[in-house]
Amino acid sequence: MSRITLIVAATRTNGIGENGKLPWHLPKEMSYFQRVTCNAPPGQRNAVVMGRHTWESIPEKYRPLKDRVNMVISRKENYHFGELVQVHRDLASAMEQLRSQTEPAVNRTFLIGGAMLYSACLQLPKTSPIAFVDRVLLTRIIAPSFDRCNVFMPDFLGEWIGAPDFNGWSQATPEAMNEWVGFEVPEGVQEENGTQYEFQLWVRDA
Ligand code: FOL
Repeated sequence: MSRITLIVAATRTNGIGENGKLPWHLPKEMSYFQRVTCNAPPGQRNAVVMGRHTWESIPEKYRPLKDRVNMVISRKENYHFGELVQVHRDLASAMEQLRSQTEPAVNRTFLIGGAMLYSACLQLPKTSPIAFVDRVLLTRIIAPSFDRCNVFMPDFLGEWIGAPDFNGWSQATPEAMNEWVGFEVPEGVQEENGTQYEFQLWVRDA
């Protein structure tokens, strides 16, 4: 079974998108995304798995995302994603390919969106032969509220029930987070373009 890390930037109400694009422009947050997803041992690469809408939301000049194995999940038959991208009909097939792939060897797998894949993956049980999401790298957008968001990720922490155990998720300490991502992540509330946000890592037992 493969473990996946979900990476996302979301508002407090879990807004992640607005009409097919990111609702904010946060260059430093984006370079954090790039640095985390690219960070692999010499000779290895991380994989980024995404749905078609997310692929289309990435500016053409940045896709496929460089220095990463790009995998798009899509059932479209006559859609040209380009030569450097692997297209799979479902997550099971993508994960199977990643497990067997040796050139380049794949280190970590990041699920980078969007809403549909986030939901599908978060629902996979520990025992799933396909994959299990055991980490969420969440950039919590604190303010403003970005009320125009019309795409949302599931509330994986289950805060609406007031669940004291956050549905089995717990937040890693800053030290544990730095160790896992492999560099020092800025701690506390960040501010960029009048937007406040915080880098967090959530984990659950596999
Ligand atoms: N996770 C986080 N923390 N922030 C995000 O913005 C984010 N975005 C997505 C998924 N997880 C995220 C999906 N959307 C690019 C654009 C949109 C996108 C993901 C990536 C992109 O163009 N990335 C380039 C960096 C370009 C730049 O430097 O501006 C890359 O190389 O990663």
